[in-house]
Amino acid sequence: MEKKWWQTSVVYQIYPRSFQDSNGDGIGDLRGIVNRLDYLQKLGIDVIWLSPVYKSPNDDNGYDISDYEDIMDEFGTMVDMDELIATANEKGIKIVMDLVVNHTSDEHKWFIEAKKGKDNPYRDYYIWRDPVNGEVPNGLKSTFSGSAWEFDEDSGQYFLHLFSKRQPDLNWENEKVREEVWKMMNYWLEKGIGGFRMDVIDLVGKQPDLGITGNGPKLHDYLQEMNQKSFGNYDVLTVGETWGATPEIAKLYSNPTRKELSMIFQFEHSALDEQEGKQKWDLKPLEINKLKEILAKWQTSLGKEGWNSLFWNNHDMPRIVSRWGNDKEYRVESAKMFAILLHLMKGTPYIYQGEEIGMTNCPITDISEVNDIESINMYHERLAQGYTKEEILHSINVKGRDNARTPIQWDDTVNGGFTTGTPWLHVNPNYPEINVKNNLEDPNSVFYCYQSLIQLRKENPIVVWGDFELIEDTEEMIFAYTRKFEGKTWVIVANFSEQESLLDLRQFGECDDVIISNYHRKGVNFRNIHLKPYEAFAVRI
Ligand code: TEU
Ligand code: CA
Repeated sequence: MEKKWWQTSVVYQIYPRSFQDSNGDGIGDLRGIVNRLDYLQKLGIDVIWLSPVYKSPNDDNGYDISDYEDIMDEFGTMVDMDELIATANEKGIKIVMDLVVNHTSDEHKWFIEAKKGKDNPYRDYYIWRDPVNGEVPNGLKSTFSGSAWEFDEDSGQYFLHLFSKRQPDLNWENEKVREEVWKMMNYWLEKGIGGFRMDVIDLVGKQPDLGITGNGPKLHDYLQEMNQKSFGNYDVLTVGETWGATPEIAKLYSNPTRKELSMIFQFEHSALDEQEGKQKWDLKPLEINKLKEILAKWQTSLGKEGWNSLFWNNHDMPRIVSRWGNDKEYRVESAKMFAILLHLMKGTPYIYQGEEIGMTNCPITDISEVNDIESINMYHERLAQGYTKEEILHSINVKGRDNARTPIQWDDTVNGGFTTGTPWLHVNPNYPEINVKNNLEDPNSVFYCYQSLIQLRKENPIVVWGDFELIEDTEEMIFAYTRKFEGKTWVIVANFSEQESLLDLRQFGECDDVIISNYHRKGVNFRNIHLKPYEAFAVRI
């Protein structure tokens, strides 16, 4: 397999609304990002994945796009966007755009036209069905609660929306739709972007009449066509968001011989703290054995037929240190443990803004504090189903998407230095303690752990190319593995709990070549490793 630049890269995700406000309106913007590029360069990342910045009425914070070739007023102008691409490129940072083409906003001109009537030339850009016995066409549900079908009074038909009813699904079976998408992608590629992150791309081959949403029969034909008609002519990173992917499916997307995508985001492990067959809101404790099994399976099964992405967080998930770590007594230790464990695996790592300083979830006490449409719709649905407010708010505090979307805490001044105005979403009150400034001043901070890990990847081919093997014979809460490359071996050990623990890995002997450690460890006697709470380290054997 030909080596690609994105295999040795580290990506940083920016959720622009919450990154940095530059003009005091309480909303992060493009200029704010330009002003912070030096910080990202210091961290050492190679790529920014920018969550959507296009024109949008913000029903789903930019994932509802009304014009793909224009910028949201609150974020700036196309001049600012061009400047961001140019300035980042000068600093060696590529910009990956979010491609949201499963659906548009209901304010997109295509949908405004389509609604005008059954004869409109844009009608077939969307998915319309007649009522069945005066009711919805079938039982398809929206991810954001309720039916996926919305009735249009004027024409007497329903249209499909797998997300909010203000996010009508595009009809990918219509060749004209696909051509519009390729054209728009080429518009952005010509600007010199570094690639695309593809929102819910596994849904575009849907067959709604058969109840098929993910992994539809034409999905991979469409992606091959997309590759040919757009980014295949450029040297870019493409990553598909694919909730339903198994390793076998991942090979269909990312085997280079198939000419589809660079890699995908897989989510198999993200259901490990939810009750089986239920929703993400129905909580249960994480089973660490399953987590190890799933991550190890992904590490070993793609081989040369694909490439992994590595991530704990994004704008849809709670903060990892709050979710599976301990964001109180062991916040710094557990944040570093997650970083060491993930960044020494094989694949392209993605850091979500704020993760690199150990930002935590931000609990709320009333639904009026919530911005996210997913949480708000679920709240009303579950209230009607008889859940108590306390139960629902508990689920939101554990799993809600706003947890990851609170503004970046830059320093200890008012609003954490995010804005001089009123922030669009509350700033986590722990900003005086957890912020970028404190991190940069403390050589033992979470920030410098991430910086070291990025450096290790740059300097050691074993981190990029080495074979992964899980070390099986340990207690459940110990996650240990080896990487092997050209006769070298690294051993990585992480204690996934606040219990101290003893570990015997005598096959590795004794070693004082510690590469990274979250407890200033100087050496390891593998016969008798005494692990502290959330301790993690890597050593060369
Ligand atoms: O997410 C896809 C998606 O399925 C999520 O809504 C997910 O189910 C949920 O957030 C899990 O908590 C993508 C985007 O990442 C998300 O922000 C958008 O809201 C969604 O698509 C619609 O565009
Ligand atoms: Ca602003």
